[in-house]
Amino acid sequence: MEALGDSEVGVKKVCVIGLGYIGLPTACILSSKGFKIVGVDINQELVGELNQVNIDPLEPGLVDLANSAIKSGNLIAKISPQEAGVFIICVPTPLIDKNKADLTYVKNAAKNILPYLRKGNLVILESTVPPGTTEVILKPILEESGLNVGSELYLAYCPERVLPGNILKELVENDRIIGGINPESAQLAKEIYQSFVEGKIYLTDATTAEMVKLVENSFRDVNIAFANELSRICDKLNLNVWKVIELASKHPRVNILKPGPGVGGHCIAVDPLFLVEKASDEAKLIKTARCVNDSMPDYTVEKVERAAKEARIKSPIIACLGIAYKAGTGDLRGSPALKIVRRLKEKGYTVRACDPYIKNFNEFPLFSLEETVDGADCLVVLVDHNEFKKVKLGKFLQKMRNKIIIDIRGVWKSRK
Ligand code: SAJ
Repeated sequence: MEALGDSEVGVKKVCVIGLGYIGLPTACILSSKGFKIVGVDINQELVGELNQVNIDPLEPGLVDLANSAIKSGNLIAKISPQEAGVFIICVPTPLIDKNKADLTYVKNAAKNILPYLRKGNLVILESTVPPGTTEVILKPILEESGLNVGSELYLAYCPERVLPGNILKELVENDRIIGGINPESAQLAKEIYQSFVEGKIYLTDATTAEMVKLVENSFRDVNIAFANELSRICDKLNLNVWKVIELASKHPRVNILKPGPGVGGHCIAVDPLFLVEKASDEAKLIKTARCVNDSMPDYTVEKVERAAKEARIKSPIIACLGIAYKAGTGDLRGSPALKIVRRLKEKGYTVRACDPYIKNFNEFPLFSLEETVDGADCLVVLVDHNEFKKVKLGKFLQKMRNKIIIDIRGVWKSRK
């Protein structure tokens, strides 16, 4: 028997479109607050697995939360929407043509809910989009329902801001920005989010909220690019970038981010380009930051090659620690570490890689930490997982044939 019937249509029934890394946790949290949730996804396999309470351990705590949401009967997964009081769209907006947002999934989601929209419903978009999308693209599609958006149908943009790896905590604790197509829409959306958000909720217009989301991730990208540029300058001047950053950050108004092998994940390397799409001539710094961060994998490969050459090692065995996109996760999306390992392999080097967070990986064999380091000539730290930080450098050095250390993530900060 289905847990959710049509009789339960109302604000307490919410249809979440897109059960990805934001849609699923949002659906689960809302269901834990007593909302009746229909989670909709085009991925039939995912819908089947969810309903049988058999999902991948994507995110700490999520499997348990999803299990109890399904068991409580408050969450049910479907491949098509149903009537509800509120529709929350959380679908991907990937990049096409190098710097354009592909809004196909957003448009399709909006078209798919058209037959189910009723007077008084609220539609919320959470997907990251270029400024103006809610007003100029989403609103006209929703108006095809015959309802007036603003007075008969309410529409708001509410960007997600959670950090992968800490999603359930940040969904609750972070402040939220809600941009309404009009103040009534923003206020109605606030009533939904305040059921689970403990942070502050700020109301604005939809286009400002869209811009704010892109600004947040561009801020981080530009600041990481600054750290990466410092790392290149320090390499040239034979200085320890970690020491320089540590001391410069002692200034009360200076707080420098960490250099690394580049920027991965599916947000920070993509979202700034939505601003470039809208204002290419003006977004000079943002464009340059993207180039700096994108150049880091190649720069890292060159650094490894240079070190082996200087040590006169003809066929070095290269040990790579980590292939995930950042510490504490097995997420490989856009991972600069994986790019570096691939490039070294393509160049014909003997490369051994390990990553304690990655279980099912078929592209090339992964080794244990010990196997990776044993007999290696060159050790390259690509991800600052805690498991690597815990090991004393001396222990690694004992196991290596030649002792070249390239610590891209600053795990042993005192070395250059
Ligand atoms: N990185 C560095 N140096 C740093 C910080 C990060 O090289 O000092 C690298 C990481 O290793 C990783 C990449 O940048 O490869 C991105 O990692 P991240 O932890 O900065 O961010 P994401 O992509 O996991 O999540 C970001 C978050 N945005 C901000 O912190 C402004 C998150 O809050 C957003 O919700 C998410 O993007 C998103 O969905 O937009």
